[in-house]
Amino acid sequence: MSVPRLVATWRFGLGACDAAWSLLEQGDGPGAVVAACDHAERDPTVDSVGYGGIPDGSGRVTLDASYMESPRVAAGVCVVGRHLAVAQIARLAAERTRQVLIAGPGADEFAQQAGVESAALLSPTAAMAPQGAGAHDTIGVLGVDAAGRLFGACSTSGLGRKRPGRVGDSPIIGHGLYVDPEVGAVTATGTGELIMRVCGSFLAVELMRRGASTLDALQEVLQRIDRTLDVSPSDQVAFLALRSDGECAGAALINGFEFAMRDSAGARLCGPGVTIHHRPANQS
Ligand code: SD4
Repeated sequence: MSVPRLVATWRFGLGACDAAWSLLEQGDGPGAVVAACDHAERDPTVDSVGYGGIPDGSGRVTLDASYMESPRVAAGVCVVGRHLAVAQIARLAAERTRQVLIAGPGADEFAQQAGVESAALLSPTAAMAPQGAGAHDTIGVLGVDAAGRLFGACSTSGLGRKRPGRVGDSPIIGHGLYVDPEVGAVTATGTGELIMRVCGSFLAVELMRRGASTLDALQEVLQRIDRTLDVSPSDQVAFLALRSDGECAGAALINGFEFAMRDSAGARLCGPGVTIHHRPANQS
């Protein structure tokens, strides 16, 4: 038996975890991690997920998401333009198809066929966001249920004002999210171009497989990024990790990262266990 627990990236993860907690308590782990993403997707004040998402360079909002519970049950959708519930769509793709990634109009078509409601994605506030806006605060959610089963979901509108067609780490299994039932779960937020160059979430899980603690694994991945890639002072990358025994950790490249934790003791906001560079983030 394990202690049920949900963790989610950023401050807005608090409300998301709270909204999803009863599902986890009832034993619905898949429903819980998707419901947490859904909460952020519907929140117009979250400017890098779902309805509040800042549009791409052409003025269009497109969404990316992934869902994973094991290498067998894992999928992502990207460049979704007509549906809001992208974490749910990723879950449906993982459960009902053999595809691991469905992109663009094909993803919208799959969602429509699966009976997911279509939606307008551009909020009035996001449409007015200044050209320079470059928010990146993806929601990544990891959960463990009382039986020790792990679940993960991740949802984003990607980098604000991104190049149309640009896809980051979040919808791609192994980059923005990886869950191995025997080892643990990891999700990522921040500059996807850095996370993807080291297969960040997969790498962290593999380090845990070889015996690293959750925190040591995340720190090693961040150090790899910092040492081997072109990291600009404003780049943020942060990871969350959760094991089936409930051990969890967060770590970040620069200041400003927080994550939410929800268990039977309630919801609380946590700082990262490790920050590689203590310089201010340009956003949080
Ligand atoms: C991406 N990782 O598309 C996402 C954006 C984001 O917090 O995180 N950020 O690169």
